[in-house]
Amino acid sequence: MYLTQEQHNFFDAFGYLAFPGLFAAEEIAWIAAEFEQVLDTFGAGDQHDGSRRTMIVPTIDHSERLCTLLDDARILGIAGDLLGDDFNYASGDGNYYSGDTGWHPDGNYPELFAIKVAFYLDPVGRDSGCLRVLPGSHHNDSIWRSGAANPREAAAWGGDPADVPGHVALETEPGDLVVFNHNTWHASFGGGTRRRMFTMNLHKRGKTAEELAWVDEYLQHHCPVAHGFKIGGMYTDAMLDTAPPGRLVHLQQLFERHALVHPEDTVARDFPAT
Ligand SMILES: O=C(O)CCC(=O)C(=O)O
Repeated sequence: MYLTQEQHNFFDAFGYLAFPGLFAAEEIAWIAAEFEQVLDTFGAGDQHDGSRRTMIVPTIDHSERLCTLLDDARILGIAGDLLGDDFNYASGDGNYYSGDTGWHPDGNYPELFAIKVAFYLDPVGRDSGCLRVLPGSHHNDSIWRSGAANPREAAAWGGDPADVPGHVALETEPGDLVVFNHNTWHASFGGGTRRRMFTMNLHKRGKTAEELAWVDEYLQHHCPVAHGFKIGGMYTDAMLDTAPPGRLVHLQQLFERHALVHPEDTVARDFPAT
């Protein structure tokens, strides 16, 4: 077990976890360099002028070195403990963010299904673009999920979205990692015009019919082609062809389901032999 029982309890109760200093400065140096190379090469990041967000999906898949994050014992430990060791890697976005991101959840599942692992590559504080979360908002009966209080409509109670009661600002330095349940409401306020951040979305392997329906629904909305990036399938060849056997466990199900959900945007190729 990678996470302590207390970390498990915290995640269950509040829907997020922060890992200060999980990656060393030398690691973040190459991670940030590869990230920028990816965004500038595949996502028009070199034309980013700060007037709006520049985003790419996927991110790590475009760099053989960033792909190794999916083999990293820290990522495997966190995701394996929360989702099961056979979790799926479900792509992720890379961003030069500009300005605020309003309150939203990334999903609305009846139980824990998916998590987001977020790398913020610049120091970010409460009023300079760090991730803010509404603790406990992943619970089905939370006021944020029931509709009793809508943080997007804070004006209705005379408030400001940046001052929603009870939120937590997860201030981070490069090397810190933040992880949250897709159901957890989150936002960011006051960031600059080139806030570097990328994510890895990870979810449970679908085993029951209900879970497989969530997997397919996820592919409808969150995979590269759903965001307008046609890479010929769920993953790049680089991700697949450089994968050690352990990584393939996290790629197989979505590789297969992508061909079913997006047949017209799947280029036939073999899955690597294990
Ligand atoms: O950092 C941000 O602006 C928010 C990130 C976010 O909303 C997300 O990754 O879903």
